[in-house]
Amino acid sequence: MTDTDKRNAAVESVPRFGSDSLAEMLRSLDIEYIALTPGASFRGLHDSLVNYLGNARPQLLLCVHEEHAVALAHGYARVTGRPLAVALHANVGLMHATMAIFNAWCDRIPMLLIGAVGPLDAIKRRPWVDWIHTSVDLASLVRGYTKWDDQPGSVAAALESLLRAHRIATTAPQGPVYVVLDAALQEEALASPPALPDLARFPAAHDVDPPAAAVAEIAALLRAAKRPLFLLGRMSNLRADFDRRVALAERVNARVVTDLKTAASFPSAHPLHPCAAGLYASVESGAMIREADVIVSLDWIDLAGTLRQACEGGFPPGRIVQCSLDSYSHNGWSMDYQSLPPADVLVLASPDRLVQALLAALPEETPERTHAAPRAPAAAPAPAPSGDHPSGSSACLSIAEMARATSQALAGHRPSYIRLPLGWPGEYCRFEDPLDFIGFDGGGGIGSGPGMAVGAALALRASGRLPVAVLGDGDYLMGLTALWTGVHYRVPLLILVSNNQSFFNDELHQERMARLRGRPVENRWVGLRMSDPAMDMAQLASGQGAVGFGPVQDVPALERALASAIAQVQAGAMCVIDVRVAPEYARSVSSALMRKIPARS
Ligand SMILES: Cc1ncc(C[n+]2csc(CCOP(=O)(O)OP(=O)(O)O)c2C)c(N)n1
Ligand SMILES: [Mg+2]
Repeated sequence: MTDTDKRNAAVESVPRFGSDSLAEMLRSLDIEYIALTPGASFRGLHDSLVNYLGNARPQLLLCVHEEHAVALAHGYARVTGRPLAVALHANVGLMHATMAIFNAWCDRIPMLLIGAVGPLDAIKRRPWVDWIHTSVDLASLVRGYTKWDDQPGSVAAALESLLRAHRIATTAPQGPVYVVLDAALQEEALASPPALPDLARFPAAHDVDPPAAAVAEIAALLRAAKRPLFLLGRMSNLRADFDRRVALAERVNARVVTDLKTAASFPSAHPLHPCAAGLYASVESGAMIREADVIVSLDWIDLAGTLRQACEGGFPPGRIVQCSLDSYSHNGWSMDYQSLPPADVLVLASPDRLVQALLAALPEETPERTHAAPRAPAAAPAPAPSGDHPSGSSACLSIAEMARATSQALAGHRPSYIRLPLGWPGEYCRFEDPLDFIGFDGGGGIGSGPGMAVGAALALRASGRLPVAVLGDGDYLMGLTALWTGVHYRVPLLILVSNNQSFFNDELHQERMARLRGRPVENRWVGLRMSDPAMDMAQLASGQGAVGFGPVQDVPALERALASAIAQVQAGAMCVIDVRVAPEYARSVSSALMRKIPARS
């Protein structure tokens, strides 16, 4: 029996303890799961969730590490748009969770973080452990990368606090919020339970429409434009919004650039989307930026940085429209607001609402454009460029070979790519639907991959999709024990480890250093390779109840492993394939990185 099956009929119908009321509040907020790594500071809430609510809505999701619990909630929200709760034990559990919270913050992910502390009344503290795990202003650890925090002083105040927290987290720009519950408050016997607020009187905020004057101005710019360009950043993952973006781009004949930091936002093989998405602007997208006479950024991440990268440090001559609500999130601690972008028209609105308004404002007929004819849609991903093959090595694949074999094997199975590794060639990303690619980690904190994969796959369980995460070996190893949670709760998931036996990204940095300083480039791997002994990725998976394959060291072996793994995932298993790849990135990626590397990444 797993604890998924352990659903108690709730034997009591009236809350008797503070945490019973708080658990009821989580249910009325429609929180489906609460991910946790246990701790005594929330033993009251834990008891209420199990024995008062019967471990259903929210159901507990046991995680081996708090960082995984938060990453899991991150992956889930990426797919559903809805927040999960995460219970974090005192100061120590919060400390473990911080990097994943930062990732969620940078990714503008709604999440209800429930902290616990105390008892704040020192007279009620147990010796020793309650003292070391009680801190004043716990939230100060995460205030720079959460939207809001609170530490309510009574059960009634805590109910309101949870409601407010939920509404703040889910209002754009979304983000994680943190509410600390005093242990004594949770365990307090209630003389008479406080009434839950009537949620119908506290609806979610309306989406933000662009002002009519801004719509008219942008429509006029697009009408007159000869070479308009759309940069699609953080957008909704609703199919209707996806289709509207296509309709608008076609209506004004705008070329479109997408970003692998964000989820699939436009069909990658569309003729108006001429170059592969990446984490950084490619040479081709840079040229489009320089040529464009109107650039419309729809919440593009680091607009100014991208423009500068394209224009050798300057800004392009075209008129620039920036539509984003993101400035409402910016604070003095985190620089994730990025460089200050120039904007001839600046619109504080939801980007997809601007798309909708522009469609209504612009006439149906397609105007004449003078920009270079868009390329025909690519029939199939090109074969792996020969230069990407690891020279002289027969014991591994190039990452391009891995990408080609993987995308071919998965093509007929409705894959949802949850994650792609840093060196993955964008040419193999063939996205036609918002759920074809879930996005990246937001904050660049490595180790989030396995947890996010489990959370996203959990959310995709009933979707008919095949969830697949391609993880760097470093990312996989740092977040490894998140897999157990997925296996335990029977979450089907395919993981491929792009195993170059290295924290390879840093090899490029060490190479760069050596070149700049005239030192031996051949030492670039020292302190970065994880090869002696080689870690057995398949055994690390099977040790947690997943099905492990590999290491696979050539294309036919990968194809065989994929065929078997796909069938097993479709039957409900979690499978991990260890794919040995050469320590190199796809050429397109390393050239984009190297252009960026002179300083740091
Ligand atoms: C928590 C954390 N530690 C260190 C880094 C620095 N870093 C960026 S990429 C990278 C290498 C990741 O290795 P892997 O997942 O194997 O990807 P590879 O570059 O080898 O394809 C590291 C260590 C980081 N971003 N986050
Ligand atoms: Mg690696």
